[in-house]
Amino acid sequence: MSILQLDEIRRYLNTVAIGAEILYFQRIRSTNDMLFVLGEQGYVDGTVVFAESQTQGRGRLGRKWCSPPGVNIYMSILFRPKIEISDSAVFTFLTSLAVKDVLSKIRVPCSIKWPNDIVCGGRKLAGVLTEMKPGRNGLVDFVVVGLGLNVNITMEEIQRIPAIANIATSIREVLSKEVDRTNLVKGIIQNMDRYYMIFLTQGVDSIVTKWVNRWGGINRFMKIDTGSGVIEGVARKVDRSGFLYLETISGELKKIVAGDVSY
Ligand code: BT5
Repeated sequence: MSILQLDEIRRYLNTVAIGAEILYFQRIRSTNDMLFVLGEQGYVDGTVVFAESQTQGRGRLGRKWCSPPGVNIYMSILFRPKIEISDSAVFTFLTSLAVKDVLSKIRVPCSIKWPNDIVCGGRKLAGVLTEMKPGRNGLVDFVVVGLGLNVNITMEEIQRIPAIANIATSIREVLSKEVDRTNLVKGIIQNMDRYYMIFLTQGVDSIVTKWVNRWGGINRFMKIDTGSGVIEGVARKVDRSGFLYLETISGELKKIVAGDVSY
């Protein structure tokens, strides 16, 4: 079993911001919850929290993130950017871009899925959860970005968890071999730092544009289950808040805030 080597990660990192502090826990409720508390205590921009397992790992809208011990990556990163609250989705995008780069490098054939997933062969490999604490004048106080990435969990183990049996996959399953989590983490942090610097120097739109190009969904027909109905149409735009605009058959441009996309 691959062990997460924190000292090696610390030694290797050559980042501007991310990894300024790295905390590691065997078992906690949720790395996002933990980092939110640390954010309130004043921890610095770039602080990272890892857990080997989470008892209450979370997805969006109160959904659960299954977090069995020792095999996957559950991590959160704290950011203290001077941005408007409505721009915080950019952190989901920069995280997806970084993870996608790392997965491409080890030849995992995956794609980005709006708004916060990485999928492979129609199954979910990773999810990103961005949360923030509002500050003054419409700006954020801090942002916490959580990443759950299925690394070495086997298909047998996945199938023993009913909630994800039919929807999840892992890097090990795709590559038919175990993967070193330490190396993956190094790559993810290094790439997130690179995109964070692009964001700080070139702004929100530069990251959104990169994400949209990598996503490849513009001008494609898609169906989105919004939870309160299915909307069909051609994707025309993703704005800086992460909202997706679908042109429906009637020619109307519909703004979609969240939903599950299928092609
Ligand atoms: C997400 O939510 O995809 C965001 C997941 C973020 C998890 C990380 S882990 C570290 C940090 N700490 C936390 O507490 N959370 C973050 P959403 O799009 O709402 O997807 C949730 C759905 O994904 C669930 O309802 C399941 O269908 C599915 N799911 C749950 N666990 C999964 C897993 N391990 N692998 C693949 N799919 C899973």
